[in-house]
Amino acid sequence: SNAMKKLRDDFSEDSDSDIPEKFTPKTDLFDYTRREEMIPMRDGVKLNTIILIPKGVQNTPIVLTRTPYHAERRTLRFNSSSLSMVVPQMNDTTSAARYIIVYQDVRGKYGSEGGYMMNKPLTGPLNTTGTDHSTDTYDTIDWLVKNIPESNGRVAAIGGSYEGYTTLMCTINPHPALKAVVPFASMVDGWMGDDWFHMGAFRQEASLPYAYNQEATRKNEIKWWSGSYDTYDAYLRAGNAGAMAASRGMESIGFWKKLAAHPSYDSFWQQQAMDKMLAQHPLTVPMLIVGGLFDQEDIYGSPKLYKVLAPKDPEGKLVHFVLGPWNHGQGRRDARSLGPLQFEGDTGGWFRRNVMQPFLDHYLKDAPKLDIPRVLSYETGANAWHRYDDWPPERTEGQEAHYCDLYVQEDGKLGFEMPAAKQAFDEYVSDPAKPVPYRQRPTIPSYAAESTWGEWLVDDQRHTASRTDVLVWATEPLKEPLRVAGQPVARLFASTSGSDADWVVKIIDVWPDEVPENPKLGGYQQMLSADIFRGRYREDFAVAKPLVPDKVLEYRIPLPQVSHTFLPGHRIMVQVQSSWFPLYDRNPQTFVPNIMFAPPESYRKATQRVWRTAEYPTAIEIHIIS
Ligand code: PG9
Repeated sequence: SNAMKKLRDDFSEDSDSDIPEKFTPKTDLFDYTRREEMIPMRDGVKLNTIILIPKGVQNTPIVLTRTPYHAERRTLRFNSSSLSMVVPQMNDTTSAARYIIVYQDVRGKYGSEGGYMMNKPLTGPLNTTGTDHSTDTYDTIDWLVKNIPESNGRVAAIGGSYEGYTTLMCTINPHPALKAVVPFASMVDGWMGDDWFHMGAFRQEASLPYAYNQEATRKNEIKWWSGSYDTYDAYLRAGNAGAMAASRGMESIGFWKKLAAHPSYDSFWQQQAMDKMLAQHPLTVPMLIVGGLFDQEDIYGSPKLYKVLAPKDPEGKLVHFVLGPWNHGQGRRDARSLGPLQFEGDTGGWFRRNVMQPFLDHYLKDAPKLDIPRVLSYETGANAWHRYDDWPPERTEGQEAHYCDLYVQEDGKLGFEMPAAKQAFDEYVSDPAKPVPYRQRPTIPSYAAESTWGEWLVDDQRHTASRTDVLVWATEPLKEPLRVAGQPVARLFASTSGSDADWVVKIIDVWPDEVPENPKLGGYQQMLSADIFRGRYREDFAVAKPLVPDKVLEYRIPLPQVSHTFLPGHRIMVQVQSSWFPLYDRNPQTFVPNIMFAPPESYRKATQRVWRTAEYPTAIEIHIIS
């Protein structure tokens, strides 16, 4: 045949390589065209951009994601000729709607030129380079709408976590073609409650490997190594976060230097907190804020964004807030279950089909009706979505909502009656040599193949309940369902024999002793909402101060949002402890200037007391719908 003859004629025995000088893959069977462009920014730096255009489209919207996680890899979920297979699952509806899908490497990562700065702040005192994610997105959108003939000139930005951060950034001084944004599980304030710290406690086990992988090299070629299957052992042996970082040679990594230099909520953190930045700028781009109730990385940001942005939009036209039963990724992926919890179908896919896509179609294609409530929240326990006018809801479906105090009482009881005692407390000895593990050991690194890191916020707390350094109080089994929606706040009256202390407060849903539908859940102590507070910041997050030993002090500790029904037969439990290791670094319990470099001799046992008297009534404020 002709084809055989051509093959024979082209064949040369002289070549030392079977690999052709240039190979052009045949893509006529593909249902999309892939363009790779280096898009110039205003300072001449070019950013690597992958543009996926469904074949045959015209007058079509663009959906843009700007990523530090390798645009090429993000557009190769499966190696396929079909667009829906190559893009991340987050794009399932946008690819079904035949939108043009664009991924771009941010400055300094992978194929993009320029320098990389972690969570690069807006131009200002922390960033004097003249460019930022706002200007880079502006320049990118400008290029896209002028250079993609198939586009209709309208762009949405979507993305989760770091990609959510870049998505938020582009709403500041936005390009006029930017018509909508969907920030999923965005990192908003890295000190207060997202990736790097929670209220002062350093998330060493999440932050150090991440900063190392992202910043040791432009293309993440050098990876953090563990050296220990059980990270509890590794971090205990290292002593403190500074020693762990030094053991990996992190002194030259820019972001580690910043973390180590700014352990408090100083201007470095305040000036880059996205909620504060967005509050200073007009809100003009419609925004669908997506948060997860069990987000193990960025649980703080999404509700905070809603709180700051909703007042800027009194008529409820621009800002919508969705709170799903999700961990960090599930809004963007399948979400039928989390750990032992089963949801009503695939809640992630349902959200993207029924909420996100109509939102995008409305703003990018003039689809007429937008039936999206101001707030949409999934209620765990009852397993149902609810539409609300605001968050926390003041009233819903004819029911009132109000804050109630749930007090810790004698004999490990928890109840709505205020304690009357004059002198009463529960106590434990917190020993930094034996910190409370944040998960049942072995604590496996989150990047290990078998890790279930994404489930830890719903872990069974029986492994801590039986320790002598964890306090436990619980209600009787409930006779009626108790529905809660909003942000619980722990009002802790506590004293320590040390001069610094961490306080971890956990609200837990205790399942009945036997659960016929799922026997493994019998007695399960499901963590519902929990957080850690570093005592030295009790008076001022910006300035660390020693605690006065043995003095009863009040701590107000905001906990993550809940949207949940405690079902009849279940009990509400509260646990308090002083470490959550090794995810959070240990507090030495003796005041030192910077805990990341606390010397070995500063780590001392301390006696912690939680008070339950009329004067010092430790309680959890919860928002109840009744
Ligand atoms: N939680 C990750 C992250 C975001 C922002 C800064 C650092 C880490 C992420 O999943 O992208």
